[in-house]
Amino acid sequence: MRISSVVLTGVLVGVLLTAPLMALLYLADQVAGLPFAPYDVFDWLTRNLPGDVITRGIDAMVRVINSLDLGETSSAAKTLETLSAWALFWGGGAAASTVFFVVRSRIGGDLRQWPGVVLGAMMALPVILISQQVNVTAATSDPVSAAWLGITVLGWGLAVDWAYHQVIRLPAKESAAMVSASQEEMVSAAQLNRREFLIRMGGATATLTVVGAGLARYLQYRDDQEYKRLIEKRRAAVIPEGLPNQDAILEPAPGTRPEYTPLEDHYRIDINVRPPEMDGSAWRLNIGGLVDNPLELTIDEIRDNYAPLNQYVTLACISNPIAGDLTSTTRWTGVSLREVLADARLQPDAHFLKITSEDGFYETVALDLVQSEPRIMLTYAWDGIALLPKHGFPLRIYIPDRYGMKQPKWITNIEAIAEDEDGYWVDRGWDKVAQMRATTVIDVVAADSAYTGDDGRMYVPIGGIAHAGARGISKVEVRIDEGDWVEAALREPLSDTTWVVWRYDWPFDAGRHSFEVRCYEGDGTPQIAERHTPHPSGATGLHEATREL
Ligand SMILES: Nc1nc2c(c(=O)[nH]1)N[C@H]1C(S)=C(S)[C@@H](COP(=O)(O)O)O[C@H]1N2
Ligand SMILES: [Mo]
Repeated sequence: MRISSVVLTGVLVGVLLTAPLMALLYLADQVAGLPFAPYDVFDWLTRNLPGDVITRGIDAMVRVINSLDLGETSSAAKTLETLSAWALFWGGGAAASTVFFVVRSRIGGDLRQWPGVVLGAMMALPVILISQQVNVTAATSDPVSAAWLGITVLGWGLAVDWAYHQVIRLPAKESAAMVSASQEEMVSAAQLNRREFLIRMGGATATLTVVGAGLARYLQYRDDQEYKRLIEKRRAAVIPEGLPNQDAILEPAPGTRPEYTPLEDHYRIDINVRPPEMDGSAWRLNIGGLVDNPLELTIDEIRDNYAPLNQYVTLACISNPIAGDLTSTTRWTGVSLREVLADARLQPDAHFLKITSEDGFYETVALDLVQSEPRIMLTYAWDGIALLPKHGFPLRIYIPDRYGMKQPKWITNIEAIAEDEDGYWVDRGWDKVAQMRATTVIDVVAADSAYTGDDGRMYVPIGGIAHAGARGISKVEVRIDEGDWVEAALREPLSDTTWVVWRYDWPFDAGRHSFEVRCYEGDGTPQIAERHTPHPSGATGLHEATREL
C-alpha cells in the first residue's frame, strides 16, 4: 500500500474512532462525574502556553466574536473554547492514529496486539497526568478517574490497531491467496475490501457517537432546566426588599442596559472550559500559613458564625474593551475577611495573603489593604442565592476597586505569607495592581423615545453608564459633533461601588451625528481620554458612537 494511502487511512481511522471515544467520555461525565479529558487537555494547554500567546489568542477570539456579531462576548467565548477543546482532542486522536499507521506499516511483522497496547498507553499516560493535574472536570476520586481514562484510551489504542489489521494487513493476505487473479484485480479487490470496511466502521462509530453524545446532551439539558427552575424559585424567596435606589429620581434613557444585571446575563470569565466540580459538603476553606490558629471552615460555618454583609457591586474584566460587555452588576453577600482573619490570629510577620482556587488560579492580596478595607469580603451568595457553579461556588472574594483578575472564585486556601507573590494573570503579563479604570459608555441614543419638551422643542434621550471602581463618579459629560461638552444628569447609583447611570436629553437635530462621552471620578479626576488596549492595565479612551437619525 502506498504511503499516501496509509496516511489517509490513518487519519480516517483516527477520526472515526476518536469520535465515539469522546462521546463515551462525555456520557460517563454526565452520568457519573467521570473526567472529561478533552476539556482538561484544553485547559491544561491554556494554563501552560506563554502569557502573550494566550493574550493574543483571547484578543483574536474577542475580535472574531464582535465582528461576526456572535452575541454576548463571554458566553460566545466559552462556546468557542468548548468547540476548540472537542476539535483539539479529535485532531489529536487523528494525528496519533496517523503516526501509528505510518510507523506500524514500517515495522511490519506479526506483533499481535502489542502495538495497540503501546499506542493506547502512550496516549493514556499523558491524558491521565494532565487530567489529574488540571483536575477540573472530575467529580470522582483520582484512582477511579485514572482507571477510567486508562481503560477507555487503551481500548481506543487497541481499536486503532485492530482497524489497522483489517485495513492494511488482511486485504494483502486475502489477495495473496487469489493466485489466479491478475495484479490489477488483486489491487482493486484489496481496495474494495478496505473501502467496504471503512464504510462499515464509519457507520458503526457514527451511530455510537450520535447515540452517546445525544444521550449525554439530553441529560445535561435536563439538568440545566432543573437548575434554572431551582434558581428562580430560590431567588423569588430571598430578595424581597427591592433595590436600594428604588426612589432615585432620574429615569434611565429607554434602552439603557439594566442597572441591576439579571443573574443569567452576568458575564463569566475564567480559565476553565467548564467550571470546576465542587462538592459543597466536602469543601473546606483552609486558612493557614503564618497564623497561630489555622482554620478549616465549612460553608455553613462561614455563613453562620460571621455577620452577613450585602454589597451591590459592579465587576469588570480587565480584558473588557471600551464599551464592551465584560462588566455586570449584582448583589454580593458574604462576610468581612478581616473578621475571619481575626479568628485565625495572624502572626506579626504575615504581610500578604495568598489565595488559591480549585482550578489552580491564585492571587495575592496585601494584608494592609485587607485590614484597612472592611468591604473586602468572602462571598458566598450572588443575587440572593448561593453562588452559581460558574461564578465560584461555594466561595469567592470581593476586593473593591480591582478588576476581576484579582478576585479568585472557587477558593480553597488562604495562606498568610511574609513576602509578596504575583498572581495568575500577573505572572502572564497583566497589571500587578489591576485597579479599575474609569470608563463611560453610551448605551443608547433613543430616537424612538423622542418627545416634545415644555419649550416646544424635540428631545432625544441619550444614556449609558459610567464606572470608576470604588472611586465614584462626580460628573459625566457628552459632546455632539465635536461641539462643547455638556453635563449629563446622574442617577443615584445602587452603591458607591456600582456603575452610575447617566442621561442627557439632546435637542434633536436630524441627520448623521457623532456622540462622545467622558466622566470624572468622585474626586474630580478626569477619565483618561488617551486610547489604550485592555492589555496590560485595562482599556482607556472615550467611547464614541455615530448615528444616522
Ligand atoms: N479561580 C478563578 N477565579 C477567577 C478567574 C479564574 O479563571 N479562576 N478569573 C478571574 C477573572 S479574569 C474575572 S474577570 C472574574 C470573573 O468573574 P465572573 O465570571 O463571576 O463574572 O473572575 C476572576 N476569578
Ligand atoms: Mo478578567
